Amino acid sequence: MKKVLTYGTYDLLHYGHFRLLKRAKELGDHLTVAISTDEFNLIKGKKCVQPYGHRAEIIKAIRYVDEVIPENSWEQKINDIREHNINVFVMGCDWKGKFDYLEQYRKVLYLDRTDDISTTTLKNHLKSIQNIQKDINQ
Ligand code: C2G
Repeated sequence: MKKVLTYGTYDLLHYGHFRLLKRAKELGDHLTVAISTDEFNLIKGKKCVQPYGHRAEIIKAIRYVDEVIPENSWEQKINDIREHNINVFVMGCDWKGKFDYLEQYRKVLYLDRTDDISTTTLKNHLKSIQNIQKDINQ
């Protein structure tokens, strides 16, 4: 069985996330997704809208995803690759080069990101809707 591993925050799940997971699964038979915990996201400088439990449950419900594990630190990848018998490590190309050190352990692939969609743009869109709502209610 060819096992694939990828990492991410996956806050406010969107089409770009979904397409990454779909393409990651197409690289093997089993996909493990390591979801950044709320605590680790603070280290990454990210404040999530959805708590870890919600993000993990949503990702686990995607048919391309076979297993979800917590991502607690930058340093856990080598151990995760060994512990989960991973064959391919995959990330979106915004991370290109950042995980090349894993090449000595397993195949590393960077997949194209999906343009024009991100959690940040969704958050900004929600904020603008809230502001319009406030103006209407005034
Ligand atoms: N992604 C994508 N297209 C987008 C947005 C995101 O392909 N429009 C991909 C990213 O490249 C990443 C995955 O979706 O591979 C998850 O994105 P994030 O939730 O933003 O993950 P990030 O915060 O980058 O965390 O140790 C690695 C980190 O945990 C990655």
